[in-house]
Amino acid sequence: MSRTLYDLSAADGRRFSPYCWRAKLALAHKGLDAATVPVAFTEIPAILGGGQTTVPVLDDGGRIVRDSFAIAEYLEDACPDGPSLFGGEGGRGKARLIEGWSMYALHPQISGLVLRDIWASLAPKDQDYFRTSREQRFGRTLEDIQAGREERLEAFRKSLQPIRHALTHAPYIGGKTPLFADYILFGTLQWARVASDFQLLAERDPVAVWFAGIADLYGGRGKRVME
Ligand SMILES: N[C@@H](CCC(=O)N[C@@H](CS)C(=O)NCC(=O)O)C(=O)O
Repeated sequence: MSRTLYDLSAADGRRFSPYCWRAKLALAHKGLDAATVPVAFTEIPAILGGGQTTVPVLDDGGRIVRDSFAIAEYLEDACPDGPSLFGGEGGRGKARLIEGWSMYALHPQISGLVLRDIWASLAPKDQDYFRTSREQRFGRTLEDIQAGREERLEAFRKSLQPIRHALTHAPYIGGKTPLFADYILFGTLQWARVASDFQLLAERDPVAVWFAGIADLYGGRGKRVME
């Protein structure tokens, strides 16, 4: 049975989407192979004949699943014998908390640190779309959004304190082993790491150590940013 994941790509083939990284690590966690198909922002509406608005999209032998969290839940239910992505119902709630925190607390900050760099990494056909849609969303130019980022870096690093707290008690957000909650935060930080040279994490930060450990899992899946 063929399994395909539609994965956002920069002009040079770098895969930077936070949500696609969540899905790719969820597949690897379950020991499942999937071919990834690189897509540009402007190609998303044409995926699988049309009707898609975001990636990742998983085509699992004809079963189409959209949305990274829905993909993780689908894999959990479809492969109950593989290692769990949630560790039970409470784990689903915890993963939703990390998803919400990433989306509402971290993504806006990261956008302010690297959004113009993301634009610079895109293929020309995507750059107009990205600039127009993001400038409309933020009400400012990409240049204004990213300006003065050095002054905001410390506040961003401080905002990761809840994770440092969790990592003093266990090696992963999931506890003794990584769970989908780990991949959610990994995807969020990987987004900036892949699309920009601006260093979000200080080298000795326990979050950076945890991040490197997640990137090393499954034969270094998180390091394979070009395919
Ligand atoms: N809730 C969705 C969000 C997916 C999402 O927003 N993906 C972005 C790429 S990182 C996208 O496809 N954006 C399309 C666009 O901006 O046109 C998920 O978890 O998969």
